[in-house]
Amino acid sequence: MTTSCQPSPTRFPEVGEYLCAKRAMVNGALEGILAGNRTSHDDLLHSSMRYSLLSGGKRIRPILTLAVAEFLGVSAELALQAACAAELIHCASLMLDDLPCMDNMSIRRGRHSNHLVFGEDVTTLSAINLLTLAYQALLSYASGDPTLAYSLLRAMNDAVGADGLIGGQIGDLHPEQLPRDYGVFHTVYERKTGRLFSFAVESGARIGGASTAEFDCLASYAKSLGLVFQICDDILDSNGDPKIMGKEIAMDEGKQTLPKFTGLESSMCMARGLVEFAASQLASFGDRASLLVQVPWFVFEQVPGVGGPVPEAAHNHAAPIVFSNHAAAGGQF
Ligand code: GRG
Repeated sequence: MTTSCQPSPTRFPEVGEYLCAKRAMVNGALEGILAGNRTSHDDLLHSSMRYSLLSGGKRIRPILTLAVAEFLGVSAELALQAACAAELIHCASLMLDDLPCMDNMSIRRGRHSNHLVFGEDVTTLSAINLLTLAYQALLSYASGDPTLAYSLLRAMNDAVGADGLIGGQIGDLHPEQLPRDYGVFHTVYERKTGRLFSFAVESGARIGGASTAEFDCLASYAKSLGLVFQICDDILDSNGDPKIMGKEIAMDEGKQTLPKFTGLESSMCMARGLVEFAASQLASFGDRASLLVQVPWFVFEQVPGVGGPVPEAAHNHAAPIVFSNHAAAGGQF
């Protein structure tokens, strides 16, 4: 796949440029992981995994892992396999989420969903195989640092399981089982989306040897960032541009989402509050956290109609407001 990348117009060019630079690195490593898993008799499986894994995508989760490792003074190379694990899990979850028995989506990352090309049986198996590749990627840390490998594996397992993506997806698909209040959104959003953001950021922190105090700040930042990301995703489902997002919109019809529960304006206010909170969690690091501080703002600005003043912490590093929502085709930032 092509690795060229042009940053989209943004008030946060440092983030846009970092994403572009690191996307090529992540894509190269994912190619390598797939190539290493190839056997002589699995063309269908391989093609299906390749189709979804190397079909674009913003790569925000793996790039967060790299950014946190670099922030802590460790080379991105060292964090690359953990970063790929986050993307492999994410990609598997999108493939499963798109199945007719789940969200029944026909377009993903600007082209047909995996099951429309390969069939539901192959999609299910190749998504599960991506999951095994994520575990394998983390196992690569075992020879150098078994304790680190164990903590990464345990964290990823927790992020995927009943208290993570799978539990969140059950809540998302069966909202009738849940009370109808803000707590639901917290529980479902945090599990189906937030836990993987937490895994991504915390992996970078673990690999970077974060102190307990640093780890706690980064973990709290990640938790809010994950919620911001899901709230923005839900807002975009009602007012985003499908061409930019690379997927259909207005697909949350039968679902309990925050914008439906509380309205668009109020959802935007909540997202903004969470953006500010996420950024504030890194305040003690000062200027050296400027890239990470800008990420939640960068995510938030993808939502149409978002504008207004940028807080001091991010403002110092932001260009004047020119665009409020411009992403490249296929869901790229
Ligand atoms: C066993 C891995 C596994 C999962 C099973 C299907 C499932 C449980 C969970 C689905 C969770 C899900 C799809 C949450 C939505 C998260 C979200 C906002 C996705 C969009 O992420 P982007 O915008 O997508 O980063 P790209 O395409 O850019 O990577």
